[in-house]
Amino acid sequence: MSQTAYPPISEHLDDPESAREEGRRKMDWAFQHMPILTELQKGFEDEKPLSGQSIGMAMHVEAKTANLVETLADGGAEIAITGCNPLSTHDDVSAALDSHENITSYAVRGVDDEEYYAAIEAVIDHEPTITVDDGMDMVAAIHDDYPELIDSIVGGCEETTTGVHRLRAMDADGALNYPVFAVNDTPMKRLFDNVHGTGESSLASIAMTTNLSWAGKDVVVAGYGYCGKGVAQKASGQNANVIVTEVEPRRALEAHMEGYEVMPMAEAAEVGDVFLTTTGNRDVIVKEHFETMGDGVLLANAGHFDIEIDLDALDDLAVDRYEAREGVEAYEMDDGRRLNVIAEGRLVNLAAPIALGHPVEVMDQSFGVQAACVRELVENGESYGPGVHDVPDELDEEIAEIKLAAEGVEFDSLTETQREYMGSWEHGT
Ligand code: RBV
Repeated sequence: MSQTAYPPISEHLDDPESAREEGRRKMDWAFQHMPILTELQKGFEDEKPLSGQSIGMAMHVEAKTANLVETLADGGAEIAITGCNPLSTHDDVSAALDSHENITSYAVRGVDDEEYYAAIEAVIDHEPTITVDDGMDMVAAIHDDYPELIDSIVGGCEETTTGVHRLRAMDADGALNYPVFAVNDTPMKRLFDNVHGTGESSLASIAMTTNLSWAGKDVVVAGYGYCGKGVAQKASGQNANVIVTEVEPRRALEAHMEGYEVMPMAEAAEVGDVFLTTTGNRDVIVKEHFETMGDGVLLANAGHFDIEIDLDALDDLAVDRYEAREGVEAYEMDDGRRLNVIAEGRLVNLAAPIALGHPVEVMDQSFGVQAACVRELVENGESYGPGVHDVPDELDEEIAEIKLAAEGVEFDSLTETQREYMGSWEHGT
């Protein structure tokens, strides 16, 4: 195996000690609001279910993620981590993680493509037995460049829609050679993180980056999946007029029946004030749309990759380009219109300069599922063959029950008669 020279975060910083302190403060704050991880951590500390495992991670390295990483380390694992987006890392948190004796963090904010992939290789050099990805870059790098490691990999976990989509495509091609849990697809993740997390944090990040209001704006939401639904609902709650664009007829109809305007992007481009992409696909806003947009529009993306807004085409059209505010790049057209791109078209809730990612509570749920899935891989990994796997429902239920108990919410359970009734087909009218 090649030894890469890419160093951990602490060697990139002038004052790693004070960075660590600030990172630790951010982690402590988040952890106070993470009852699920707190509960799982207790069991992990007592039982050390992950002893002997080496976990390689590529995720957004900020305070909530860091608490997941420490929880896994408390379970006995050795961990190497890097970012899954060049702009989402908080260097101070990365430094705090790196100071843990069983954790090495290579995540650094603002890396270029070469450094981004060098850091992934540095993680792979730790020879992971388990991978935890957000976007599938680690799985891809292992399959492409280090296939000899696959035999000793128990399995992986994938956090996000885009990653699961890529993994399913890889699986369909017969190219995925170890089991990976689709953490994204669980109710405890998708119904909360994708909907409320993306909705709240994207809108908050755009508002804070621009200091502009949502009220009275025409907000165009591209894509009406779980993320799009959340964004549309929260924008509507902020008194914006929401316009949805879709390519899938049932989702377009759902958006229409939920009271939003639905129209093609070509029409929406002419009327929108703010455009937010959540499709997971490329080329959603392109040259023909830029040509008809009004002066001062805001363009942002909440999908995992920065491919939804065609920035090359926008750059070609622009006669001038400048930073209008921190995190806002203005592209000036030859007729004087200014089109403002937020956070370089990267996922705005994590990549904007002030971005904090999703709220703590929803990440506690997503990361609770992640921790339970890592434990499941260690305990029962051999029973899963290569390919994408749904997370066993009992694990997701376990996380929901911990959360409900922490919130003091009690709920009913089925009686024996009800259970029997639900399981039978014989009782008719
Ligand atoms: N996400 N992570 C955060 N750590 O603050 N915020 C959002 C964080 C995840 C979320 O689960 C989503 O699926 C993924 O980022 C997209 O890359």
